[in-house]
Amino acid sequence: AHILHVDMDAFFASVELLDRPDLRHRPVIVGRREPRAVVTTANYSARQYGVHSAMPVATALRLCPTAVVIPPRHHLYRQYSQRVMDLLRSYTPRIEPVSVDEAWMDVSGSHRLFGGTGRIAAEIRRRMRDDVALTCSIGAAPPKFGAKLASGRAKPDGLLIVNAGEGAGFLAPLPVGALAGVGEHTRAALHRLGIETVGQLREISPARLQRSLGAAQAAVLVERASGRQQAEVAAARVERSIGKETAVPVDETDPERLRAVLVGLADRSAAALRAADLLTRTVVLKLRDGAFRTITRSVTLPAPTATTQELIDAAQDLLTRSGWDRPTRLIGVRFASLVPTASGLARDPIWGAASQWRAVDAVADRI
Ligand code: TTP
Ligand code: MG
Repeated sequence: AHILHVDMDAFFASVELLDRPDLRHRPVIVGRREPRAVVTTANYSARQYGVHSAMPVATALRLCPTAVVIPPRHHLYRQYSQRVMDLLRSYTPRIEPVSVDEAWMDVSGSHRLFGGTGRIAAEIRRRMRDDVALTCSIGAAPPKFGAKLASGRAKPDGLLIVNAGEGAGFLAPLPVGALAGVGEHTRAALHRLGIETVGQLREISPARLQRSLGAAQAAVLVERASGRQQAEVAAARVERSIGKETAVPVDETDPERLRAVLVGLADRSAAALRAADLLTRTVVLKLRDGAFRTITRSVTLPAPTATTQELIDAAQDLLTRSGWDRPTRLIGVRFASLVPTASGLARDPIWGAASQWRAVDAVADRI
């Protein structure tokens, strides 16, 4: 299972409790104390009384008169949501946030850096507790919606991993509507065939299913019902390189001015690299002359970095060593072989110039 579904536990209430540790063991409702207000969420202790999201606050207080009602502070939840998503993004760029407190992740490309799915999930839960001070629940399963069902089953503060072999058993009792691609229309058609659950869908003869739904859809549904199908996490595109280039208006013949343009490009690209939480290992220089002849030169760095000064030095070195002396039409710099900052592959800058440059970058980025 490479797909994780991460969902924070009683999110708004848990954030509020960070400021009110005295209430930790009491029932807590987040909602306004107004006549028509509804519960946005309640902690698990209030849920034991039957309180749930979207219920009128008045009803909730009848069920649980001792509950403390806290008005929502949405700016705070947005901040914590950002921290949660940043933490998740440090394990893979393939993440699809579903709501403020919930995301799908495809960790199939993260195993070499962070270990198996179970290890990654456990690590996320530990860091969520240690660094953000909140708990979450994580489900892992081969199909995407299976992961969401698993995280729901694991709640609160739990982890449930459904392996490929067990996927089929896990899905069998679920209603067919739980399968991706089964809407009202398909459900009605399946219903007419006497099919209510995923398990029943698996047992029907393929010929009957095809007559009712057509060969294409029947095949897709059988595949999904089997639990083998791998849904795609609609992640942001994975960046393969980050860089900038600029066309020089009048063909540039002054080597010093060319060098100054290059420094500016490297500086801005390095900032973009840090903003994306990435390090680079390869610097590529591109030069084009007035006759559209283009050359590229690249260098592999001793260790991944996002430090402006190191990247400017590498780019300038490439320019010097290229021996370029033609009037320049275009110049560009590009950073490739990217790795997440959180991979821990950067050299440790405990002392020396590297740590000072990193401090300079941090200040520059803030400005
Ligand atoms: P959920 O993840 O659905 O709920 P939760 O995090 O409070 O509890 P759990 O996941 O442990 O079951 O929603 C996330 C937040 O979204 C929730 O804390 C408050 C907000 N929310 C509303 O404002 N209105 C709603 O109807 C729901 C369901 C959630
Ligand atoms: Mg939640």
